[in-house]
Amino acid sequence: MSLTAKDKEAVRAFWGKVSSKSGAIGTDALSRMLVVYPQTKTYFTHWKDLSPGSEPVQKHGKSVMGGVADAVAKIDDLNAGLLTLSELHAFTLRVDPANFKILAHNILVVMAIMFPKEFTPEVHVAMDKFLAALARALSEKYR
Ligand code: HNI
Repeated sequence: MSLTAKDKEAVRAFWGKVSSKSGAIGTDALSRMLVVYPQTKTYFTHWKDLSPGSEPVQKHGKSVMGGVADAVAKIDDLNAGLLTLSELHAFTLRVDPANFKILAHNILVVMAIMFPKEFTPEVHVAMDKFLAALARALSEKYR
């Protein structure tokens, strides 16, 4: 399951192609998560509008993808790199870590839709492994 050198290279190369659209990716992924997995809405009851593409969804989509960009930069040691973010989600936000897999899945779906040409099977497996590793790293502080 761990990322090979080839996977990491594929992640970096793909991210280089899509990162300028990361706000749009984050907005769509978060919009879909809230619609398709409505149990995730419980964490965002303080937002005025949870509908797809709403202002808080756009803002938070951008913020989440900032975290993903950070993870790409720290791909060689995700557990150390995402320590602070893991602590925030575990101790302050108290997000059930099952939800990290759900958001990772939605990010993957959106990337495939937005970049069908670039999303080759090689990129697919590398991004799937990377997002799973990211979700694991975010869950690190829960135990
Ligand atoms: Ni998450 C805040 C990154 C998954 C609920 N989250 C953040 C912030 C980043 C972030 C960055 C802003 C931190 C800060 O203010 O210092 N979150 C990520 C990443 C993932 C993720 C990279 C996984 C890919 N977060 C999730 C999931 C949920 C979640 C799956 C719940 C379903 N996050 C939150 C909440 C906040 C948050 C809630 C506070 C936002 C707010 O507006 O109050």
